[in-house]
This record gives sequence, structure tokens and C-alpha cells, in this order.
Amino acid sequence: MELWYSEKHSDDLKLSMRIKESLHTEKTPFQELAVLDTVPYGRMLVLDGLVMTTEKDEFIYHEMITHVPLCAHPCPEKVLIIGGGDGGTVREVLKHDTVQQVVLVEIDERVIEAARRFLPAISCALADDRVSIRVEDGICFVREHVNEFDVVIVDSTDPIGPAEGLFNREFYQNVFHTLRAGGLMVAQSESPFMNAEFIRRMRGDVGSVFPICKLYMAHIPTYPSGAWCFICGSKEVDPEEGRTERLQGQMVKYYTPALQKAAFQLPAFVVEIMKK
Ligand code: SPD
Repeated sequence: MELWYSEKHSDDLKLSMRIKESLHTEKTPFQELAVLDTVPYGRMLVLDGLVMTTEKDEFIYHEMITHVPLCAHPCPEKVLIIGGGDGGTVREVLKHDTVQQVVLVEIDERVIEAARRFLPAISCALADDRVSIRVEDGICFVREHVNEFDVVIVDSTDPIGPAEGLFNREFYQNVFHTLRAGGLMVAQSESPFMNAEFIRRMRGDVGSVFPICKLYMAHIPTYPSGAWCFICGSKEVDPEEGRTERLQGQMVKYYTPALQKAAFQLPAFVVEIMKK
């Protein structure tokens, strides 16, 4: 018998993949969590029916949400990750020698536990001494921590369910205040092909708080349409200008020094979405 998993992208479109085995399912206090072993993408974490990460393509998302903002900062020492309980972003942040402390604020402890148990290659850095894990709501955390971080990475689920409050002006205002002078933030920001209106609104919200607001893209095969965006809000540094030599000697599979700038070169329809 063949087993298939489908993520519904619209009423008329689904992404389906063949499943070897369902490794784990549970209802956490926040969401439905599943870890499936898929034929094309290896093990996959699914939250509320949406693909969060897979063993085969996770490097693209985690490298691009991390290395672009960290290379843009002159000397990132203290980094805040909101969401990201699977640990992939933590693993990438720790590839930067300047980083002394990473605070991971994940609302759902069960995501961290599932990643530790089923996705060891992604969660491997969660035990590092430089990492503090706080199981709490990122919205409250940024309200209560002022002038503490050099880089904030919002590695959230999609803007429905527990992550909804991570996509509005008030939240970005609090992220601005939690950043030190010269700091910057990046947030995953969906597909320009599927969510143009959402991205336009987010660009308006981030741009009304940060003096510099730019969008960059990466191709992520298991996310809706594959075309994926990241929006960067910066207090003063231009995120396109990276100190990319910092990553020399580190294992990266997608990010390159040339991509620091190239990822900000946008297709015409995305330029249109980003117009004020
Ligand atoms: N449509 C899926 C968007 C998910 C973005 N966050 C993934 C978290 C991986 N660390």
C-alpha cells in the first residue's frame, strides 16, 4: 500500500510526497505536530499540516535566514532566535566565530523535543554551551528585553495559529527596541507567488519601523511555489553588504559570498510588491 502526505497550497493545488513511515504524531498545547519519513525529502517536520523543514532541503532555508543578516552585521555577538525550535537556525548561527550567546525563544517545547529525538542533524547544536533555550512566547519576550541583541531572527511558522502575532507593526517595534545600535532583524516572509498581499503589508509594517527594509529570496523546494522571501529590517547597516569572509572554512551548501548581494536582486513582480 502506498502512503502519501499532501500539503494543500490552495483549493486547486497540493504538494504531495510518498511516505515511508509516520514516525510520530501528537497534539501539543499549540498545534498538531508530525514527523514523517518521506521518500523524496527524508524526515520532515510538519506543524498544523504545513511543512516546516525536511532533512534534504533544510540547509537552504536555515543558511539563508542566518548568514545574510549575520554577515551584514559588523560584529554579531548576541543573537535572538524567535521560533526555530527544530534548531537548524541555531546550528547556522554558531558557525559565526563572533557569536558568544544565542537565545532561542520557542513557544512549543514539544517541537524542540521532537527535533531532538527525530531530527538530530538539524537539532545537533541545541546542546551547545552558548545556547540558552527559553520556552515562552516570543511576543512577550521582545516586549521585556530592551537593547540586548545584535541580530534577531524570526524563524516562525506561517502567519496563522501561534505565529500570527509575530507579523505586525507592534511586534516589529518591540524587535527594534530589543536590538542594540546597529542591529538588524530578518523574518521569514512567505511566497511572493502565493502571498503577495501579505508581503506588501509586512513590507509596510517593517518599513515603518526600521530605516532600512529590504527583501531577499531563496528557492526552497518544499515550501509553497518554492519561491521564498525573507524581509530584513536594519537600524543602519545595508544587509546587501556582507563581511562574508567570516564564514571561510565553515560548511555551507547554499549560501555563497556572491549571494549576499545577489539574493536581493528581485524578479520584476516582486519589485512591484515591494514598491511603497
Ligand atoms: N510554509 C512553511 C514556512 C515555515 C517557515 N519556518 C520553518 C521553520 C524551520 N526552522
